[in-house]
Amino acid sequence: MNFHSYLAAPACAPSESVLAGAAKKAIDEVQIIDLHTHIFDLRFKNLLLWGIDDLLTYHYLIAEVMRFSDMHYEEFWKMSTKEQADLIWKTLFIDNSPISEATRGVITVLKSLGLDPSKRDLQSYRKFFQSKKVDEYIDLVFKTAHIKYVVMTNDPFVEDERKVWLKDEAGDPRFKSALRIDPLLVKWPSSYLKLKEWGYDVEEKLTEKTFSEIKRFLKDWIERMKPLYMAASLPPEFKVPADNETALIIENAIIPVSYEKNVPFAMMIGAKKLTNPQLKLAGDSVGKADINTVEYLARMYPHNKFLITMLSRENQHELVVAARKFRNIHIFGCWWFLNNPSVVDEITRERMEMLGLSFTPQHSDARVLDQLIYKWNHSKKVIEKVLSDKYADIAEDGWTISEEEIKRDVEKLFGGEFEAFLKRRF
Ligand code: RAT
Ligand code: ZN
Repeated sequence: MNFHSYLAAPACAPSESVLAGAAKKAIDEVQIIDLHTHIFDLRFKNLLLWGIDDLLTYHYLIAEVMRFSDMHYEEFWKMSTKEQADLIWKTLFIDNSPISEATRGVITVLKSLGLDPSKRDLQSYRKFFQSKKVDEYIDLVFKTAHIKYVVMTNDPFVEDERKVWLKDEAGDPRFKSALRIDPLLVKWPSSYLKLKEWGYDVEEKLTEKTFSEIKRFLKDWIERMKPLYMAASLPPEFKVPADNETALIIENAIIPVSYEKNVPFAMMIGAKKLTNPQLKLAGDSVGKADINTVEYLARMYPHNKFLITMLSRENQHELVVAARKFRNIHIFGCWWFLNNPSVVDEITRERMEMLGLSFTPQHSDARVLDQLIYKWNHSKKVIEKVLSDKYADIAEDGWTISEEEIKRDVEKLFGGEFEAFLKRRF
């Protein structure tokens, strides 16, 4: 029986394969809202990375290539991007088979763009990208990856970004913003000097006046960027309440502004910065964080909204339980070291089993435009499998489900629930 004949006879439950086919179709066709990336629109010029050399020098691949090399780190960092890409290509794709998730991603991108990965011809791939104009290439990538819009990561403490924002130019509506505030929270002893330089009357000591000026700073940037949320990456030892700058600034400045402006606060918790400083951006690691902090914030500030992702696999179960208890928590993504098919499968099942459709299974975290293609291609396959299994389970017990309902569910998972959460007011 095909899906349509089932629709004509709803009393009869659809078979597993019909359901899987319908879930696949809905997921293939859905227009994705990618709620956390590191890509930029054209206003930001060179901050937007794209093309084969940027793909190959992704920091995930830098960490991987160094495992096969005894080269001094300094020597690697002195090489040009093209030289680094050559080394990574030779080491991870020619001398070894590209079976890791990040190397596999490059293959997926090549294939999706109509290039032949079996040729293993880096020069011809380079020629292909050189022939592209960046604006047309953005269109091509968005079309190939089925992206409705992405959310950037916008840090006003990064001078090259700040300059662009100060021009107040209109951007590309397919790139929304997120106000990233890590420096404010984790580097206050130097960040306060920046705020002073920009005309905010702050001092290092966290006085009432300083909190009120931090709030003014946040509101000014919310006004300028119109961010969908404020965000910070926080370490495993992140704790609130506590008598330290991070916790005090969160409770006395971020929380009130987040509520007043109805701009949720996204906490990305569990990143251990520069475990190996010699690897630079590739040198961060992971640590288990304390779920009590998430629960404390959700409980103490029930009218505030929190987007949460945690980096440690060990935190996932308790995070799902926390979200069941607090509707002002919206879980998103399998972040960074979790974005591997085996782990995405496990976490997505766990979340679906306890939260139904009230979460966002994935974001891409793309740092290079082209990565939108592979990150979504790979994640979609896993999410499709999990969702089909869940439909099969209820169908077995006689639940009927229409194509429209499947489409509705899929839209929620790929951005609909995120948008609904943004609109809610508790
Ligand atoms: O996944 C990554 O690329 C990390 O380096 C981080 O950017 C992380 O996603 C973050 O947003 O801090
Ligand atoms: Zn990120």
